[in-house]
Amino acid sequence: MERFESAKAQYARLGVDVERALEQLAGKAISINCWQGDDVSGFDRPDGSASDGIQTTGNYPGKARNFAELTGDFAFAASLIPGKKRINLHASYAVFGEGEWADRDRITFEPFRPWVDFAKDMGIGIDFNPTCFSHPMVVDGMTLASPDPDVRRFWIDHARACRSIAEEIGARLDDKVLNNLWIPDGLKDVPADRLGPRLRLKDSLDRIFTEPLPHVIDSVESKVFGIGLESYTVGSNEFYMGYAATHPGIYNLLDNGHYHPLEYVSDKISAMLCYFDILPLHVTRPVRWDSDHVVLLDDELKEIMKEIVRNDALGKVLIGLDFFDASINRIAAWVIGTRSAQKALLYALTQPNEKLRALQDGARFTEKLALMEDAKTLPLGDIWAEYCRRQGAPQDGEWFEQVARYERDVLLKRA
Ligand code: RNT
Ligand code: ZN
Repeated sequence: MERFESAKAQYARLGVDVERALEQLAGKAISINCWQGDDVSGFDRPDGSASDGIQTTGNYPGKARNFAELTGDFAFAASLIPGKKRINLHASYAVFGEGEWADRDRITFEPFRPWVDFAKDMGIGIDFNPTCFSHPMVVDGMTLASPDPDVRRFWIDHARACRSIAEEIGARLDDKVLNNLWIPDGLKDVPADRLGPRLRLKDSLDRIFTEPLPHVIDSVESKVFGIGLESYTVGSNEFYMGYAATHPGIYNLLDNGHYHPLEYVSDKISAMLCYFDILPLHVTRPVRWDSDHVVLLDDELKEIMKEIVRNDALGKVLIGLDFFDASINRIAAWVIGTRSAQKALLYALTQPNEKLRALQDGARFTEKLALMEDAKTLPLGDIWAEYCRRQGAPQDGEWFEQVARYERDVLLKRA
């Protein structure tokens, strides 16, 4: 408490209102990817492992194998994370009872009813994604852009079904659900035709997004390349940016693992905000490529959060996490990733943003640089500790023991 008060005073000297920052942090939901809990396996396929342009590495014991385990693990992780949360689901996490299985092109809301009940119990929102990978109908690396009309038809039906499911989830939770479409489509080697697949994808999208749905926010997610699809990605940044720009109500989701290594999403946010009233993000950590390592409090994460805060865009930018590390305790991965995202947001909220902007506009660049550097060592840890205390969440250094115990008592008993 004493440390918090003294830290608060230090921030106040730079014109930063810590109490307001804590309120803003508490009000901003982070959408946590369910797929960290089971290595993107899902429940709808017997083989249940990520394939088709997406892959996990590692075999840490104890991954969740069904709805009860995944929700149990998620609820436990959530108890160690302060603040407002959502859960981000994939269509492959349909919870089918005996004899209820339906393929993805015919999937309905029913198998997601348990997720809605879970979200209500937890007091959290849901986001959704069509699952256009890990499935035999991904043919020669293609889905919505396939030259085969039957393949396209299958995935169009899936994506349409997912929009209806997202709508139903949103209606039942009285909330807006982000329904984000990512497809792997691409080519391993040098294309002979780059335009054909893109025109087919555009046509497929037009058949999917036929009408706005009141509880759905639609987004499309580009990528630069995938494993086995190194030479060409149909849904590139320019492709989807153009689509979103010309189709009101469809938004372009930025995943910070999906650009060239020296291209930064933090620099794209303000550009997008000039044109879009909603900007969904997948916050991840690319290591040399789109490796989806657990999110850490690193420079780019801080810069992304600073852009959201400085541009007054907390109400416009939807923060979703996207990582899947199978080589470490998956619950710890959720806790580390989400807490790091929140810390980065708190860092951004407690920077002397107004002062810095004024210095930039006044061309007082030396002073701006000096203040930026000084602000880096402000006592953020004391503010974060107070936030965890107010939220009834464990402090840094206090949660890991609980995860270790859960690993011993629950995870290691899954054989
Ligand atoms: C893949 C995309 C996509 C997935 C998840 C599982 O490169 O980032 O968002 O990671 O939907
Ligand atoms: Zn992503």
